[in-house]
Amino acid sequence: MSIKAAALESYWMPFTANRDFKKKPRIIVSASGHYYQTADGRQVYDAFSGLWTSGLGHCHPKIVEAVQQQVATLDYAISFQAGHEKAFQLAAEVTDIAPEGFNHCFFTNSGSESVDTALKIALACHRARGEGHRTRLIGREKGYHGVNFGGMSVGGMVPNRKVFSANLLPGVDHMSHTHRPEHNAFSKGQPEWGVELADDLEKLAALHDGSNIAAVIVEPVAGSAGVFPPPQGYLQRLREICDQHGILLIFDEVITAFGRVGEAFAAQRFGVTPDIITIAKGLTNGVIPMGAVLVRDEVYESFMHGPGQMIELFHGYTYSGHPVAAAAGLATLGVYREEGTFAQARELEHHFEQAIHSLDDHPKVVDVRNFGLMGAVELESRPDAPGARGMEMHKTCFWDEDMVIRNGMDTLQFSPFLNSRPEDITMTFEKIRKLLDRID
Ligand code: PXG
Ligand code: PLP
Repeated sequence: MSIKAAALESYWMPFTANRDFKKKPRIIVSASGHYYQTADGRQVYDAFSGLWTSGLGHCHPKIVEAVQQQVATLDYAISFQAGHEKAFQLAAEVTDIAPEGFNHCFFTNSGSESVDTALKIALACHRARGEGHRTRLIGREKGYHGVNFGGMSVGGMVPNRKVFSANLLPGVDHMSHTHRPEHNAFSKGQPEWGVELADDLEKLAALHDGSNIAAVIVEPVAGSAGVFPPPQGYLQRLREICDQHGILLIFDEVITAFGRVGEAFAAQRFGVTPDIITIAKGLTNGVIPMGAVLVRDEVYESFMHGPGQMIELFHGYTYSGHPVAAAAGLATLGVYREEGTFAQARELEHHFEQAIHSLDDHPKVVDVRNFGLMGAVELESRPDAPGARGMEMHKTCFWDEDMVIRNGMDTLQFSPFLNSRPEDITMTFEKIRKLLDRID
């Protein structure tokens, strides 16, 4: 089936250069395992696991079957003041593998919704505790927390914010980002330099008085902006400062949860326990949209007072805990358990690190960063054409090398499957080197 010109025009694509794309569309018709099949009949290797979503590979038979059965059994169940079994079961299974003390799970439909939900929970939690003066929110430069107003406000991706500058949430500050190539270029894993950057939080607490700050949100490993692993000791320091001032710490684990950093959660990998965790993507292996917010018992308990018939949190989505998404989530967690996926990912880390750092010496490469199975190769920008080289790499990779990679401007990003074959990881970076040699 080919897409008619009018239909191409009708679809306003997300985060896409629409006019450029529609001149020569890159269309995917099916997927299986580690490959997409394209409209022109090619098998294309997916070096980005969907959009960080599909760590188990595409169309995993167990997830497909669970979804097919569920949609024919219970397609939808009213989500407010009623429920269905699988949502409860999934909440129990997710909290089982979450850090200790996280025994409550609120469902959403995406990472963006998870972030806005988490910020609302943090504000409402303080208010429920009689600390309604805690209203300030702290994010970080270069942070990505989705595209809704809350997440955009605490986020630090300038192009995503600039058009909406006057209408972002009030009372938000940003800590400095941790991208310091002058100290840390070509670090393997966590950079050694930069723990002192966490003291930005202490400065903000001094400026505003810590008692006015509700929450701090960070990605444990920043993903979208180009993979910035936390400097050694940085997350521990943030936790200490939050404890000193009674600030809630939110880890946005939309990318890092479910094996991407070799554990169920980055919180476990780094040994730092936040108060609230946001997830999405790997929760259903990308098969059905679903996200969630996990909270520590103390946070949940703060709400469970007042008259028993009253709603404790005036928040929720039509599709919170959707039966088909919940079925996909249960099947996904089942596969993670049966296949030992998180340990499998952990075992691949070293090979991935070596493979991606094989590009360190390339003259067009200015930095290479990695943690777990997250990686970025930052290219030197062409003079006067920032982003052009990265975009050309993405397109040539797709058309000439039968491989999907992602670029954010001139930074190439890699999110290999959690169950990758080592030789495919090697192949990925051999192809990248070949293309870097070839293109301008
Ligand atoms: N928080 C984090 C940390 C994310 O990475 C979101 C929130 C928003 O999730 P939704 O489901 O609303 O998109 C994300 C999403 C990329 C890329 O190329 C990253 C994301 C989405 C699309 C592309 O790095 N992250
Ligand atoms: N807008 C209108 C008019 C609605 O009725 C609803 C939900 O009932 C929403 C937005 C929110 O939609 P959702 O619950 O899917 O986020």
